[in-house]
Amino acid sequence: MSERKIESVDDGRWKAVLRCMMLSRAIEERLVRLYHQGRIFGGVYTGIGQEAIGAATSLAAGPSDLFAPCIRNMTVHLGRGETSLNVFRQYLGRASGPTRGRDGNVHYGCTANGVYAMISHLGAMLSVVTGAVMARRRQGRDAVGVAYIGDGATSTGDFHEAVNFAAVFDVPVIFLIENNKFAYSTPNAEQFRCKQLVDRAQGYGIEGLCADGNDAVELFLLAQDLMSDIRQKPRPILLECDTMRMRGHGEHDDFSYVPRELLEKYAARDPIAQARSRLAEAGLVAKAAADDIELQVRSEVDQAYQQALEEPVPDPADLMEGVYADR
Ligand SMILES: Cc1ncc(C[n+]2csc(CCOP(=O)(O)OP(=O)(O)O)c2C)c(N)n1
Repeated sequence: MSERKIESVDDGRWKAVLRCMMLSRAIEERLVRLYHQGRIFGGVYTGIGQEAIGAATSLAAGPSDLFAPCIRNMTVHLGRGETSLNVFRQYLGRASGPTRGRDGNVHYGCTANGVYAMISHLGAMLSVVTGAVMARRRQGRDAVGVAYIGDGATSTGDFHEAVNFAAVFDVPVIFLIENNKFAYSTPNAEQFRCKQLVDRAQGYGIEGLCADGNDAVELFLLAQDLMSDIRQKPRPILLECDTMRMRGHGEHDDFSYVPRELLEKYAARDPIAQARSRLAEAGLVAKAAADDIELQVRSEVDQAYQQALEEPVPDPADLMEGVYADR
């Protein structure tokens, strides 16, 4: 936990954190509905229930920092400046979208925002962001990185290679494990034998920390501290966040293998509801102001969806464009 107090951050910043989580929730709830109505090309994988992690860390960072979001990090895209319009273009396969209709869901990014597009192979983006941060710093430019990874994906060889490399070369990257208890239907107990994943930090000779992944306020304060610390004294950190995936792996999955009591426990710790009440109690974002943000994001989502719907899908004649580099 950070030593710093909630009041050390101004209300505008806290409103941005709330807005990011609310916008992500509103977009994803709409995507869920559209998926079940058969209106989405490809699958829908949401971060519903995990919004605090990406919102807090992406908004605590500086403008030149680099991010490797994973499947459940809509809040990282939004926190770094992606628009809801572009998100709908992506999921509706529009030619105007970030992948120009080539991909229907999570495999997009925006290098101008410092966000690398993920590829499907879990763990593979960890060394990409590590290398990118290292390269920037060698060029004398400022950068720290955040790489997001699920509990299941920490079992990949890529995870080991990236963390070990960053440890040896003191690369300032936060390897942020979102422990949501399941990798698809595989529970933690069938995935790893250590008590907590953060225990692995010791084996790499780096610091490891645990945090409540549903507490956006504490995470924001912690992320600010950690980022400023590793910016001054470059080194990687392993940060394990406790959270819960509140829907299936994707919308095709009824997640009947998840005990209902577990879902109820985390429903009572919803990240948006928690942040709202904590910020209201602290006198930083009143209930009425939070209600206004909620209304604004809902209407933004309606407009973005309608606009994306009216835009064209790609021309089949362009299919091979952007597949190979021109030589
Ligand atoms: C290397 C690799 N193995 C398997 C998969 C298929 N796969 C995609 S998501 C997923 C589950 C990932 O679980 P976890 O890392 O815990 O993240 P979560 O989905 O729980 O957020 C699997 C097995 C993949 N994409 N890449």
